[in-house]
Amino acid sequence: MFKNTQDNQQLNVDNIPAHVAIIMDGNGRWAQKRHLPRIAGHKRGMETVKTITKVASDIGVKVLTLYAFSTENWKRPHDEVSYLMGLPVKFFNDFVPDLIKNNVQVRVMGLIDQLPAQTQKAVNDAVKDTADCTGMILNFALNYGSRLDMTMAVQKIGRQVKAGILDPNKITDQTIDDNLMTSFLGQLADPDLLIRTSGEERISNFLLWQIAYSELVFTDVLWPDFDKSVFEQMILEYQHRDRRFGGIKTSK
Ligand code: V0D
Repeated sequence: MFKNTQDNQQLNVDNIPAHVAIIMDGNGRWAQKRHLPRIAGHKRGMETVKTITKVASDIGVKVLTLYAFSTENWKRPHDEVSYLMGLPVKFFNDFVPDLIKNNVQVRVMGLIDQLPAQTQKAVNDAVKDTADCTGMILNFALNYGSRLDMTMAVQKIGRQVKAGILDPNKITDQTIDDNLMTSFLGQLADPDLLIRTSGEERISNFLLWQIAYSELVFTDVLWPDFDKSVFEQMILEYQHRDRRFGGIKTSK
């Protein structure tokens, strides 16, 4: 079954990526181009989060993982970091009622307990207030880094071995999956599609283990300018790719 995109192209509604992950890059550049402070870009970027959440949920995406703040972002100027830490509060106040209406469940992954108290509260409230929503999962990676994720998984596995409840010879891919921060997503833990905006073509310590077989799609569009039409183009690009997971083509 097909649906027409905004640009009158055919989107296959039976081949929507179940898990889409996005590196939301280019907010600072968007602001600089307009001679605005970087925080103006982040503010606009949050509006884009709202738009894309609705679009993704409407086309049938099951998990949307957004890289909101990396473990490296603490190195930014203090004023910028403190503005960013206020965004979940703003997001909670402006957007959670809409999310509930759209049946979207908010989740977070990363070192949440290292965030300022009001940020933690906003994040935990958003998670709690949407806990009964059964539609798309909107998963924020917040104070997240993939090497941290993997290091913590190794620590957890090491403790299980030391406690005598895990045989090292029985450690498999599944054991690693079960101990990563994405484990709550079960079968949906690995993104089908990873998008990075703003022209950079790097992973920057986002999801490393989880993107082993993901389709990577890049666009020059800056995150605040990202919209329904660009998102649909990225899904179309995904649909034109031939996913083989290391095997060979057996049908079509
Ligand atoms: C700035 C563009 C939503 C990228 C999007 C603290 C950078 C807007 C959240 C958010 C940020 C996170 C958790 C939550 C609710 C909302 C967010 C940060 C930055 C870093 F439960 N947007 N957003 N968090 N930006």
